[in-house]
Amino acid sequence: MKLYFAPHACSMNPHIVLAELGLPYELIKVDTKTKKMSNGGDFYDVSPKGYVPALELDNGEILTEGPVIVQYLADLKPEADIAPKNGTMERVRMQEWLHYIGTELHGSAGPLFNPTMPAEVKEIFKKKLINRIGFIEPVLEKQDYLVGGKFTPADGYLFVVLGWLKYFDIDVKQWPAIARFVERVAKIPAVQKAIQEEDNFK
Ligand SMILES: N[C@@H](CCC(=O)N[C@@H](CS)C(=O)NCC(=O)O)C(=O)O
Repeated sequence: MKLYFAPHACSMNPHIVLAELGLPYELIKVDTKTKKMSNGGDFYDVSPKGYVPALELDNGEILTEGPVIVQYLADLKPEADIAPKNGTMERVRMQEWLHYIGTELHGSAGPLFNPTMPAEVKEIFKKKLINRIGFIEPVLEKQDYLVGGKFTPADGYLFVVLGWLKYFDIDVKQWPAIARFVERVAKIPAVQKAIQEEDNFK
């Protein structure tokens, strides 16, 4: 499989899942502004959506949308048990978090990266992002991970989005349990592998 990614973008979550599963993968870096790829090609030829992540399956099919890609990957190797089994309430809870992180957190953070977004609009999205992160603090005060007491792709997604806060001048330490979560997740070998591979990518 090939993962089309941009360093430290939301594509890092499928990257973490691939690393955790120990499945073979090839990384193709995408410049999200120019749509040029590290292999010289134009990313629009891979995905007309023009955004990462995109996963190219071994049969050539392209799968997009991070929360779906991570579940597809997890289900390729159920014995690795990196996500609750399909059909269980825990799986639904993980999907609930993936959707929350995608729409409420990632959806609020996206406009803050947009250089054409007026400052007063950015302020509205920044407040919304802070508000939505706040709902997670009491959850992580009671448990180490979002679902089922162990790391799942929902935690990977949260970790990646929290990594963007420094760009928006939001201090994660205002939420002590979330700050501890970030430290905890950063120590997971698959997370470290993904970060290192993205940072070292040539
Ligand atoms: N709905 C998509 C959103 C993906 C997304 O926002 N990707 C960003 C990086 S985190 C991107 O590639 N942006 C460039 C663009 O939109 O042109 C998903 O959940 O996978």
